[in-house]
Amino acid sequence: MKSYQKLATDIPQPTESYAEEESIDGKPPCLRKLSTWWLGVGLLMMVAVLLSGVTMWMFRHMSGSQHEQTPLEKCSAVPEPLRFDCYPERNMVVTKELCESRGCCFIERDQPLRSRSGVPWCFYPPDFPSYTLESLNQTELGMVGLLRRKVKAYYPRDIERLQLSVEFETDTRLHIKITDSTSPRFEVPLEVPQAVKRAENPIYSLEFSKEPFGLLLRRRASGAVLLNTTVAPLIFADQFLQISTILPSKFLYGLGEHRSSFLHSLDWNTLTLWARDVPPMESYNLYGAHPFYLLMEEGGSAHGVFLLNSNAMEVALQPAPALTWRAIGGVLDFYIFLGPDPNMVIQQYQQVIGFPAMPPFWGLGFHLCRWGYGTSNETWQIVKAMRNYQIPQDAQWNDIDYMEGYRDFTFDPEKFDTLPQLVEDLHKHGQYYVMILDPGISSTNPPGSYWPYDEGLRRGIFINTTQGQTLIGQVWPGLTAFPDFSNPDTYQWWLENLNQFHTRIPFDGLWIDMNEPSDFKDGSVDGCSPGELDNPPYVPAVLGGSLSAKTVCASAKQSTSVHYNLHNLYGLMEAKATASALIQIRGKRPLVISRSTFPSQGRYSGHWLGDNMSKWKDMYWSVPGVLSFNLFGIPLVGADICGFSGTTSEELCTRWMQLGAFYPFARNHNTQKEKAQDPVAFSSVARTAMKEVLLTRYALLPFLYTLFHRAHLQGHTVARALFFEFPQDVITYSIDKQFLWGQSLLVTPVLEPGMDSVIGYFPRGVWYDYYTGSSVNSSGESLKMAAPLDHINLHLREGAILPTQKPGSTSWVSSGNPLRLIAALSQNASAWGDLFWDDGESLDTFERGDYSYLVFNVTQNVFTSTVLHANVEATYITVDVLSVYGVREKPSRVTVNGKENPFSYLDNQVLTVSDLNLNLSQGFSIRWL
Ligand code: MIG
Repeated sequence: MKSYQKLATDIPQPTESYAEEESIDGKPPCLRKLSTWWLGVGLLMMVAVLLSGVTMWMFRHMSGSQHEQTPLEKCSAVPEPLRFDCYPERNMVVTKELCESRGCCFIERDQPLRSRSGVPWCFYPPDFPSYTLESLNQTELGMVGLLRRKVKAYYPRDIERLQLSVEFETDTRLHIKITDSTSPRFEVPLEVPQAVKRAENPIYSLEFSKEPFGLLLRRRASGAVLLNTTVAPLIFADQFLQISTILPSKFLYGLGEHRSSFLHSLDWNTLTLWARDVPPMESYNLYGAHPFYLLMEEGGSAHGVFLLNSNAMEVALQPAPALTWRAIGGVLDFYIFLGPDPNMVIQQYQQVIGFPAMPPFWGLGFHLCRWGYGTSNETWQIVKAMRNYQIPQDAQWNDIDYMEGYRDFTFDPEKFDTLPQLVEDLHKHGQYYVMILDPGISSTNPPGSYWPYDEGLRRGIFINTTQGQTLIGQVWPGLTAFPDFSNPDTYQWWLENLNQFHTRIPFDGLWIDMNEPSDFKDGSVDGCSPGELDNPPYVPAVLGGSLSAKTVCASAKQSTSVHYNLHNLYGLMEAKATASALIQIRGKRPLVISRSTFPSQGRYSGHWLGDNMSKWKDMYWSVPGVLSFNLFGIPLVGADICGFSGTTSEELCTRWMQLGAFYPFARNHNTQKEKAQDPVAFSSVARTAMKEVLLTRYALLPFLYTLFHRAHLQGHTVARALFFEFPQDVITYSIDKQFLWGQSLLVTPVLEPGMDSVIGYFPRGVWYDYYTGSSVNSSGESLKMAAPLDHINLHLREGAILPTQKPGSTSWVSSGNPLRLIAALSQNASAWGDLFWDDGESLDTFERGDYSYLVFNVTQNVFTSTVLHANVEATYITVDVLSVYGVREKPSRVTVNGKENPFSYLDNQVLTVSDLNLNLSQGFSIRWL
């Protein structure tokens, strides 16, 4: 007997060929024609099998058993981890009547309420009606099918006929789209690459279930089933789209923006995606929406799934393990990435959404900000104090207090009267100025007194209400209108505003806040009109229980669609307009940091993790946050160092500066009316520790910059989870208190108070202390290390060569300094590294070929630098020091390009060759014998 349980735990096996499947259909004669038609397709598909190697067959959904089960037997037979919620509606207790009115199974459990945090009481029976795959046709890139529902599900405007399209885009990428077959629906306006021919040797195979419709995706090499959507019904109503799948493991990551451990819990955990202004808390929807997950399979392979959909949605995770996507609009547009290694999954994802922009070199320096500096002079004082102590700082930021009445494109003529001089002074010192901009445009000025609003109104670039009037909400300046960045005219208006303001305050980068968009009045000053956009039949588990909670009405009109569809894209579209304006104004690579984000954001901006608190736990949360955004293709990310709200302590802030020095984007930011938390606000001991760690960051900038180049070029992560490099080591799967820069620099921060040591995990292999070169040979173990308050543990992985530079107190000064190359020898005494180098700010240097690229190697006691691409920039730089970690025996001599050179050798197996004075633009070799 094949029970439902069997189906769920063992994956259903194809039981019949597809022609047989057709014959048992028992359909009336009107389908006869279809039957022969099916046979034709069958032959076609067999040809396809031969040609493309894509296995396709039909398997039967095994819902029945030999004897007739009673409904209760049928329901009880569904194992608890496989109960898929049939009544996810919140704020109500589901009753037997409500549940059965949907045709679902009702079995109470003893947990409080119903399904919120446990086994659902109301769940789908195995034979719940769903769609049937009625036809399947070959296309150039894959196939297209027709799905049809015979019985209506329970949400309004249930769509009867759906089109399924499958494209075998590459050997590692599959594209599956399900949409209404008769009328067009909203689709995310993202330019995605179009495949031109069908993949020749896909590393996956796809099978279909016909009745009910389902997909089964396998990895060919292992046979692992990555997706099986037959476990719960597909539902596709106008405002409720749901599809479930079994997962091949519990190791699931991604699905932002959320505050959680890096590895998600699958214990009845629902993650909601709807851009929201709220200080990060567990289980809430936060500022951005990233419907993408990465999953580690057994054996160390990885795959990723991206649902290209911008509507409010939730993703329900359950211990089967299984996952349910529940979106309230758009289409089901999936991209699946087969890796097979996690780095490749992220790279393949970014091949679809776009690679991140190359940041300016100074963007990787240290940034200082706070809300409530009060005046430009106060801001200036801090800059001067930082300089006085020679603490590295690249950019000074201002929050909304620089504005006059919190209005964009103004500055307070009294309190910030010296702002132009401050910015000039920053520039003179090779430093930069970044200011905040909010999208809300003040709407209550006497006509003629505030160009941005008057002109915006004239050009019709604001978001409108359903009745077609400018939608008015309330943000910092009071009543405001919201620019509609989906309208191309808005770009021009935004650019003109920024351009005008830039002539007064020549800012270098922009910080775009409140772009969920945040509205202090839910919906608008007049609320929202009743209707199915503002009150959809199903509301995902959004904070506040309503789509308009702290944002504009879902029904609001934008030029390309309703806000209901565009909400999650607001931050992305604003970032796009802002980056483009900065490029036009400055003609250099822009720095934009955005609070709200969506897939492809990395092309235009970085991100900070929002309003955290000055608490130890919040410092920890930043690590999974930073790692997650690296999965999302937004590597330029960091949290507010030392914490935003609440009062930091000297100890916390010291530890946080040490961790933050290894955020790809490093900014200390504080809320108003709190004690200052910039480095100069503390005792000399703390200040010195902060300065030291920033100098360490600055020393590593050439390495960090090269990693960003890799991200820009190939979609690599910058801050990287350990399991990306050690996918065979299952212990690494849950590590989110340590991380790597690229492949080789392991960061082990102290995340708790009162510690003078820290325990870190070291995957198998030799690791070298970054500072001293002393090594440990780990068998894959946790080690306790000294971690006094002035120290953050950093280790180099065997086989790495890192380019470092004598640090200065700005990246401008640093970037002219001599290099020190550090080679960490592998157990067979080899090492590899590289360096990307350019002027740090010009547009498209790589694309235009205006850069230098060098490769470093160690083999057989010889270090070589090879110049693979050269431009003038490399000629300005010298290599001064080579340090080789792990030289087992003291050499008797060292030669540089064949000439004898002095050296030093320490007992901890560190060889140092100094005073090299080699020009970076010329290859060289250093030999020890
Ligand atoms: O309603 O501009 O997340 O970094 O300091 C608060 C003031 C608005 C929220 C940002 C925060 C910023 C603050 N902003």
